[in-house]
Amino acid sequence: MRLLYSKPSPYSSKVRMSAHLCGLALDCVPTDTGAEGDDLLSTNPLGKIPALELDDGSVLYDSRVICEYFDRASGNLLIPQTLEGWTICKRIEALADGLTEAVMATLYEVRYRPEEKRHQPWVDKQWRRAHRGLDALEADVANLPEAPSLAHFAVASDLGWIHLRYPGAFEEKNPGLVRWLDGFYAANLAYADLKPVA
Ligand SMILES: N[C@@H](CCC(=O)N[C@@H](CS)C(=O)NCC(=O)O)C(=O)O
Repeated sequence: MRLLYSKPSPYSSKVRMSAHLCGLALDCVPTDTGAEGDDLLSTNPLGKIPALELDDGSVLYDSRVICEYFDRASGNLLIPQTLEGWTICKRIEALADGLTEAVMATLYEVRYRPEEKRHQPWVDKQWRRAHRGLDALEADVANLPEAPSLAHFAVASDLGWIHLRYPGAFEEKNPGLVRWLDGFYAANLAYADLKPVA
């Protein structure tokens, strides 16, 4: 399977960690979404990463869908199958990914809009959304069992990206998340190489 990805991308990091747990080999192809290249657009018409090309040539995109595929392909190694376990796992994934999307929107505002066109009230709204999400996540990670799952990878990847792009944005306000991250990597060293990096 071929994964179009980039090293800083949090959603790509989540997918790569998930493939590792599922024992699935990926041919990871560094991809610049800004270039809107043919390889990317023919794999994902939305022009976003991560995007996956399966061995039979068919394609899958959106990290949540790709991770669902890995879970099914591996006989459910990634996502808990009890109703309670599934609910906690998928809620935490949605929360971590959603708050990261809000922070990413603030980065894109600066990266892609000329200064005179930026709208600070909209940026402030994204940060309020992100901080509410981080507070909820800090409480919710206590519900996660030790054994790594999709939820662990979402939290580790998403917080890793925020730390990379906005160091200090949550570390002081949400010390429980810093403790959780430290504990996660201490217990699961293999995943440290897959976290978002510049
Ligand atoms: N919901 C998608 C979000 C994917 C996404 O936003 N990826 C970013 C990189 S982390 C991207 O491709 N951005 C380029 C763009 O928006 O043009 C997922 O979970 O895969």
